[in-house]
Amino acid sequence: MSTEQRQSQQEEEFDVLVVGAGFAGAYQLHKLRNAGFSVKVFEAGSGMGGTWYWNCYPGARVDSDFSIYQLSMEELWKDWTWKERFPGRQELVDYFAYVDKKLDLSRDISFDTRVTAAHFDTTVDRWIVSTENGRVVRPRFLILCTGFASKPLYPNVKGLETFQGVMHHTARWPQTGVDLAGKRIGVIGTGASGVQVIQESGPVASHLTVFQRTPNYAMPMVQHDLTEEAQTKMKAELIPAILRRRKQTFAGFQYSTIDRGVFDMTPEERLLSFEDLWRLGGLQFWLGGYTDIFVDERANDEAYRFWRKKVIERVNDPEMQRKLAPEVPPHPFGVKRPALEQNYYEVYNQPNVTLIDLAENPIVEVTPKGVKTQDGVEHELDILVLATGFDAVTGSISQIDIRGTDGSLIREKWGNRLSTYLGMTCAGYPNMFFSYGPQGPTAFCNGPTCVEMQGDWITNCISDMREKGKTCIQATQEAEDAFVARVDEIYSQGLWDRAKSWYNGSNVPGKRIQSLNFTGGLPLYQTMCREVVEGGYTGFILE
Ligand code: N01
Repeated sequence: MSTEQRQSQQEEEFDVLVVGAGFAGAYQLHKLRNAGFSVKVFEAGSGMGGTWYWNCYPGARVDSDFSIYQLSMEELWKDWTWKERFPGRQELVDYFAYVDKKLDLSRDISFDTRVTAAHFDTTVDRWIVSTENGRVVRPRFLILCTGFASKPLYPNVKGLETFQGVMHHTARWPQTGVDLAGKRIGVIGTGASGVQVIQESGPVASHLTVFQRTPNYAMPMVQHDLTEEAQTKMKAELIPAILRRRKQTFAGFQYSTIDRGVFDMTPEERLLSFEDLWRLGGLQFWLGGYTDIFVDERANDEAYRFWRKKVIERVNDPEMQRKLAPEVPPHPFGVKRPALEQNYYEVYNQPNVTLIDLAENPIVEVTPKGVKTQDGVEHELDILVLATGFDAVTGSISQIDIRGTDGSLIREKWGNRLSTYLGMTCAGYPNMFFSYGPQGPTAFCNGPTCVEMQGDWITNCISDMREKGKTCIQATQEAEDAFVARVDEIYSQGLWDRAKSWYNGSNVPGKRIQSLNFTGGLPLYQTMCREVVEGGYTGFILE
């Protein structure tokens, strides 16, 4: 081997490769670098932000309060001023640029670098990782900060590729934007992305056609502008308390669910309490509401009836009311992710808006001109928006060719049954961790809260290994089986399987249906992770 070759090999051997530069990747890079490790980040996008880089579709906006949807380091929040209670996508991109500058992150990030394969070399306890643009690196540890929504799901509709107009998935929207004004727009999908695109399109389109398979139980965002003075005041006391509090609540928010039962109140008390939660806006009625709605059908029905009444009050046409908020709920309230909306329901009062209920009038095919439905109508369109979601939670990782010690692909292992230890590691795949991924609190947790908690755990684990002179850690199959059994048992206590959703994989044709997340709440999850460390990394083999 020449000196040059040896040098380039050394350059590509470092401690940790982090994949993804969203909240998780940014935090992980900062923590590990501060702990003295050599770290590189590979990011498929051309800028930081992860989901906030890719999801630049019209109206994209976060649905958690600004106060909790940020990293908790004082050096960051003390000098950053938010503009809105629920920041829009551009504000989040600006925030990431600010974080990048403050923490000097991008000197260790390679953008436009998509990781395509990784396999573990047992002879040297290192990962060999390849990228689409031909790089090969050999980190000791591989940390996948790939988010839960980075593999878009395209609808399997006949003729999709024949459409002659402009067609984009919301998560692959052109960074340069698309002019919606005066266009005939069709939107397939009414999840959180669809709701936001519909809100933006309705007022400017010449005609908007919404193709809805399942109504979204959307709740009012109650957005407002923020002043600098109000935030200065908040920073003095409230922000530190809120950021500490978010680690102690079920979903990593500033509030927790209410442990009192829906039927522990008189109907009048219940109504007043529901009204109070509703008025607060955001996800409060859902994640700050009554815990028993997730386990007790009767309690859940009370929440559904309340929600339905609120929607009907805003929609004029009885046919629209029936489609948007049916008398018989298609699934229980809140067991599928509700979106936050601003003017969503008012859009359906506009004369230029058509709502197709695909349950009674399915799409037959996409044609060069538009979308044809079973009733024979061809809906002619200039723009077709695919707001059809993601192969969520597992897809972000399993789309990479990751091979473990016996050479088998993680997508094959997880294709049979999703199986992880602590929602951060996987037996047979040593020195690999993931954050905000499968069987972690992920979909049931505020993103920044989850990635900081898991990021700290991973950083401490790797630091402990360094201290003990260990180069390899891997979960045992027994520990993993016991963890998965616990995940499944907790999940089975809720009503989650009563809805087809990305929470359990049933939104993807052919995907195995099981809990993709840890549904027991952040406090229990943290206890389990802490106990493993206190036991000397119980369930892991360290060598
Ligand atoms: O994706 P989704 P998303 N034919 O899977 C429909 C976060 N997020 O991108 O419900 C017709 O929720 C599908 O129908 P159905 C948030 O956590 C946050 O909207 O399966 N329709 C559904 O209506 C969110 O939950 C924010 O029957 C088809 C829609 O497409 C998660 O990301 C903003 C179809 C997909 O909805 C994912 O949200 C955006 C088909 N073949 C996203 N296939 C905020 O912070 C799918 N659908 C505000």
